[in-house]
Amino acid sequence: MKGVRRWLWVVGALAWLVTLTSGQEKHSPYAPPSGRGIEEGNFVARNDFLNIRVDPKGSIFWEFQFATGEWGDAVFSEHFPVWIPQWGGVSSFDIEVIQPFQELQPDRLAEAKLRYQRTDLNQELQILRRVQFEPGAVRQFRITYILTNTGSATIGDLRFFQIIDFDIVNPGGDYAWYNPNSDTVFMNDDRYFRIGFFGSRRSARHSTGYWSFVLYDDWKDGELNNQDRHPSTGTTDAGVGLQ
Ligand SMILES: [Ca+2]
Ligand SMILES: [Ca+2]
Ligand SMILES: [Ca+2]
Repeated sequence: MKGVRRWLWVVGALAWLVTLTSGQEKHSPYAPPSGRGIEEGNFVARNDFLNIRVDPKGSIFWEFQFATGEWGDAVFSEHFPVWIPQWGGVSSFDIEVIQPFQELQPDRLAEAKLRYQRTDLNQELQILRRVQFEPGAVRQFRITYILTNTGSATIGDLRFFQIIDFDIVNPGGDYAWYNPNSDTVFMNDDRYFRIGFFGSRRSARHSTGYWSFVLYDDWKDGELNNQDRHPSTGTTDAGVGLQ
């Protein structure tokens, strides 16, 4: 990767209803966003089924209406690490935001820009993170990433990850799994709903595992674990990722 050549990955998230609930009360650990548009550099948007807040470096709140008037947050933590042999794994949490989210089309399209610099290696990577959101009865939205080498040195063997610790309403009752036909990673809570994402190109590897392993560790060696379900039976607090 050299000069202005671009490297592109698209991740969409989708969610849909699987079962209705018993009407039991739900608790989200985060206060829902208060409106729509840009709030402190984060993109906030709502439609009939989704109420999301996307931060430049990650997200902690994507809410889904899984039954009439019943909303549940599905995201404990979302981020997008990169890995090259010289850097090892670098989380988006540790990358500088050079432009917070700005709306290009109100409520529908917003962009943020991040930059990772290694002056000792003359390497600099810019990541554009773009959210495309639609009004109405739409259950998915798209996050596009454009990675550009803005330094003077080559960046070789770059690997890019989308990592999400989904907690559907709460961590209880959840299991993570991978569908090889659609190349999609999912989290299910069969009491509420399931949520998942896939890329615009087929993944190289995928991850399902215990939430802290997937969120903080699996991507650090540049190789996701390729496990197809976690836990192998039953439920736990799990996370998912694509490489
Ligand atoms: Ca759950
Ligand atoms: Ca690994
Ligand atoms: Ca989880």
